[in-house]
Parts: sequence; structure tokens; C-alpha cells
Amino acid sequence: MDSKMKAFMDGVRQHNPGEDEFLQAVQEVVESIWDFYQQNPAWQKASLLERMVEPERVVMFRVPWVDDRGDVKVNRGYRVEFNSAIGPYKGGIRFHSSVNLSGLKFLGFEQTFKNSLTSLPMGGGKGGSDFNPRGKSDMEIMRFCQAFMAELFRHIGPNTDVPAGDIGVGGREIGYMFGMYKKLRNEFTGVFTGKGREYGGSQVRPEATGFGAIYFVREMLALKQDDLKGKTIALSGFGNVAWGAALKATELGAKVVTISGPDGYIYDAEGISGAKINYMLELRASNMDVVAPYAEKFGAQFFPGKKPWEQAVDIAIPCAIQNELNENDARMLIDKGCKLIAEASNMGCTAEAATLAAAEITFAPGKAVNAGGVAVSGLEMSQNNMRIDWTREEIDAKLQQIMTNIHQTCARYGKEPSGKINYIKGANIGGFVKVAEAMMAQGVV
Ligand code: 2IT
Repeated sequence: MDSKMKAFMDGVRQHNPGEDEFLQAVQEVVESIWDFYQQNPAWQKASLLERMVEPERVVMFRVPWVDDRGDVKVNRGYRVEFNSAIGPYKGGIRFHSSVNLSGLKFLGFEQTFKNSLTSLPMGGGKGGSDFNPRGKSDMEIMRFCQAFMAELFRHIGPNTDVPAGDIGVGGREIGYMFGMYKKLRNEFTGVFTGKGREYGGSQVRPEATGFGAIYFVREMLALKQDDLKGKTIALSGFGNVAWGAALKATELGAKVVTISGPDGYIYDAEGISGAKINYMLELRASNMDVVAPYAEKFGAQFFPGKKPWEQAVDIAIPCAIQNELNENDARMLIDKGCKLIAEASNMGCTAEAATLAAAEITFAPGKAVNAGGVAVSGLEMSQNNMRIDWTREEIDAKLQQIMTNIHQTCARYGKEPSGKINYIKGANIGGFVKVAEAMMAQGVV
């Protein structure tokens, strides 16, 4: 590592002690852009990178709510407004017991570059709470969402900060949060994306992250004169992202053989298709956070406590959570013939796993692969502001075009002398440039 870069990273580490996930995300970006950054003395003089690793604002708040037994519970709420150089803060809200400041800072930082890659005018942000939706009743979910919004409403707005869903936050939660925002502000605006179709939600938003990931993988394969037909795919997770990816991969002729939950993973040799994909929605709606019932219902294998990366597949797509695929997992996948790993979860691979996969096979990072979700959120914002509703075909065509463009951006900035594409470098530089230029133009603010 270059000594100046090491000094920079030491400074970030000292300034953000114990924030391992945030430091992991920063390190990956800094390593990718360092040479490029050094070529521009004006950027260095403006301390651009120093400013970029500091969120513009972090809001942390108490969320007190009453459960069904009448007991008062207290959770912590957050919104990290990371960067607004190219548009209003934009990014999801995560409800998961693992949520903490480090995790949300990593996600908000990543979101800034991802949103830039989409080419739409959106800044980066992320929020959430350590509230765990598992086993909660519908009324408990509603009361929690309302309590969360009772504070968050004063920090967001359609031209300020536009949240969306993430892990633990889907259509139902967005409905409850949007309803509370509307009541408190007495105005109907597109302050959230991922809304229901009846009140301003876009076509294809639920499918967008998974569809976009598969469109991106299709581009990666096309470059090698290959396609998805007949490929076996291991997915992890069983939520919104895995669901959309399974639908599109199956439609394009691939066979999805695994999904997973905190309880273990399912291997279905016949392929997870048709009604089996829709069953994922039932599993999710049950609020139990388990995939085991799939095995009983469809006669597939269930591996308790294990991850799907021990299976022989052509392609692996982590769709659950950060660092869910480690170096050993990558080693196992590669040794069993896997040729491509694409992150649909944000930072789904550990740094070591990503490095190994990038060196030995083909690897693409989440900020490129999963950008389709926030891209369609951007289209939802446009439709809300124009008070129009584009058709499913129009949105899907725009999504495909955006994913193709992101792939081209990765190729443009990530092509190595050997001809191989370094997708990590390509995505990081590609996302960085627009944010950097916008910040330079706007002065020291
Ligand atoms: O990680 C992500 O890109 C999301 N959770 C979606 C964010 C959004 O604003 O649609």
C-alpha cells in the first residue's frame, strides 16, 4: 500500500474507531480510486476525499413504542445523510437487530457512489433501527413505524431526503411510515419510494433490485459471449432481492437451486421456479425469518445452520446481508466450478472473498450489481414530481438501459491491460467522478 494512502486510511481509522464495516467500505473505495485521485491536484487541495468520508449529517434518536402486551419498548433510530452533492439524500431504511451506526455509515457511503452510477440525480443516505420485526404482530409493526416517523419526519422531504425500503422494510412498513409522514406534515408528496401502486408507487419497484442484478450478470456474461441459459445459480436470502433475482433468472433460462435464511439453506435440484418463487413471499410475510418450511412443502433438501456456498454452481449471487460470503466460501465455490460471483446484497462479500473472486474468476460489487433498486426509486421520484405513471414496459426498458450503462461505466474505468474488467475499480471510479466534480463546483460546503 502506498504510504500516503496508508496515512489517509490511518486517519480515517482513528477518526472512526470500531466502525469496522464503515472502514471496510471506505478502504475498498480508497484503494480503487487512489491512483486516479492522485492525478488531480485540485481535488487534493480541496480535501475532497477527506470530505467524502465524513457524512454531512447523522441523526440518532430514541424510538419508544408500546407492544401488544402494553409494555413500553425502546429502540434506537438513525438517518445518515451522507452526501447531497448530486441530489437529495436517497437510500433505504433497515430494520434489523444488527443495525448500528457503523453499518449505516457503510451503507450511506456505498449508496452515494451507487446512486451516482445510476446517472440519476440522487445523493446518498441510509437509515434504520435495531428494531427486530421477527415475530411482531401487524399492529406492533405499525406502532413502531409511526413512532419511528414521529421523529424522522422533521429531517426528510421530497427535495431533502427520500427514504425507501431495505432489510426488514417492505411495502407494508413504507405504507405505515408514509401515512404517518403525511399526517404530521399535512401534505402528500413523494417523500418515500417503494410505495404501494395505489398511492404513487412505481411499476417494477418491488422487482427492480433482483431484475437489475440479473440484467447486470447478463451483461457480464455477454462480454464473454455467454448467456444465462442452462446456468445453475446459488442465491442467498429469501426476501425482496432474492425473489426478484429468482424470477428474472428463471425467465432467462437459468436454474436457481438455493435460497437461505438465518436458519439454514434450501437446495432444490429441480430449480426454484413458478409457484415456488411466490412461496418466498409467503415465507417473508409470516414474519418468522425461516426457510425450512420450503423443504417440507416442496420436498427439497434443507441444510440447517449452513450457507449455500458449499454447492457446485455456475454463478453465486449473495442477496441477504453484508459479509455473508467469506474467503472460505469463495474458495469452496471456485473449487467446485463457480465462474462468477455478483453481489446483490450491499458488500455481500468480505474484502478477502472479493479479492479472491476478482483474481481467479469474475466478480462484481454490490454498488454496481444492485443499483437497479435505487434506479427505479429514482424513476418513482420523477413520476411523483411530474404526477404521471409510466407503464411496466417503459420502466423495465429504462431499468435495462441503466444496468447496461452501469456495466459500460465499469468497463470504461475498470478495463485492465489484459482486457479483463476490474469491476470493483470500475464501479468505484465510475461512481466517484460525478460526485467529485459536483462537490468541486459547489465549493467548500
Ligand atoms: O440498498 C439499496 O440500494 C436500497 N435499499 C434501495 C434504496 C432506495 O432508495 O431505493
